[in-house]
Amino acid sequence: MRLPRVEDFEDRLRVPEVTSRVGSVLGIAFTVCFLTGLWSHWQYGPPGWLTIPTSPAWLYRVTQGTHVLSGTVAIPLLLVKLWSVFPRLFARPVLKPAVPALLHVLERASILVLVASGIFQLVVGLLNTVQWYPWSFSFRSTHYAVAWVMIGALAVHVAVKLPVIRRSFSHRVDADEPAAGSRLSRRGLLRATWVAAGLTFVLSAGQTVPLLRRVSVFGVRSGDGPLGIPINRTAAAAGVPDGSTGDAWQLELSYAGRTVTMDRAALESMPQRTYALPIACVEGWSASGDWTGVPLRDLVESMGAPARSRVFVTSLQTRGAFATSELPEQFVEDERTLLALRLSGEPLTLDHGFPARIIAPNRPGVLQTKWVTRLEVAG
Ligand SMILES: Nc1nc2c(c(=O)[nH]1)N[C@H]1C(S)=C(S)[C@@H](COP(=O)(O)O)O[C@H]1N2
Ligand SMILES: [Mo]
Repeated sequence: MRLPRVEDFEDRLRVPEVTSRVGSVLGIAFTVCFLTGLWSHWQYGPPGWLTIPTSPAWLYRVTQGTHVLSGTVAIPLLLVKLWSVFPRLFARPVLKPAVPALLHVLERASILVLVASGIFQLVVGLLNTVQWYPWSFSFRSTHYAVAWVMIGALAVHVAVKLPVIRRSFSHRVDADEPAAGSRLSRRGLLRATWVAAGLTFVLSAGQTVPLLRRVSVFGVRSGDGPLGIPINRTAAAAGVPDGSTGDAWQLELSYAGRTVTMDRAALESMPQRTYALPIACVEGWSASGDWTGVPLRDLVESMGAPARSRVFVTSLQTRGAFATSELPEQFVEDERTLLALRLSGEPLTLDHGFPARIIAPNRPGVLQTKWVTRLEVAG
């Protein structure tokens, strides 16, 4: 047994012309994925300088759909890219006297960091989209931290490789390709790569693009669920106590030390509004529904509080995350933010949040709290 040498690999297809082209598209996918991921992180918990707009209502649906799709499409691109440079792992570094050895070491190290962080991000991101968390670290903070490592390593890598990238883009892909006979040509390899990436896109995009639903075998939750809206977590899984959602259910509203309670009939007798608003899950799926309910601002104003107030939402849930959320004041002021009682004109199903749930425009799905029991207006 001996380690392979770089000469052992067929190098007809593994040329910079191929690597640079696949790498450039991959770099764009990673960058789009990074920026939309950053946006998602901010929508979850906005930094002080940022006020999340309530319009357009579909903004998070588009940014998060793009985030998950660009990450998914990056997988076949990364595989081809790594395949095309893999033999170089076994190549002796060419030391140029003009370049300090330390720089070579740093450049190699940045590639190691880039490959490791890129694979890590795609793997944990993909597992997240199928709601499988076989790890104990916090998904959100880890995915966020490693994203910065990855984008930093990517910037270094592109800067270092810029001359090679420039040169290979000025060559035709097959300029000096030896006659290949019936074997795959460089152009054929590139074409197959684009087709694989395109197929990955089409087979996944149905989880957010309704027209593609029927072909999207990778779209995990494409429009199945009551009234076409997938169920993210059922009432049973969230430990919503039996009986707590029945006739005895009451909404508690509190403001400035005063608390009033309302049952579902009282809520139904208030003026109702209907809006078409999407549920857009961080996992990339989304679906629009026609939600009917009471604008939150009406409830807030009924307590004598200003329409521009923050509201803390508490659910009946006893198990797992997302039992509470906080609506910033611009969301409360927007009359499309509902305490929803109905979907498509029907009373909510238990798993969609019966007796009442929050539906607001441009909100990550996780913050659209189901099984609401208490609304607390910040004083
Ligand atoms: N109380 C509570 N509300 C919740 C959740 C939850 O786990 N508990 N899941 C959220 C998530 S992650 C999403 S994407 C949406 C999905 O709503 P749906 O199941 O009605 O489609 O509900 C949100 N509301
Ligand atoms: Mo979600």
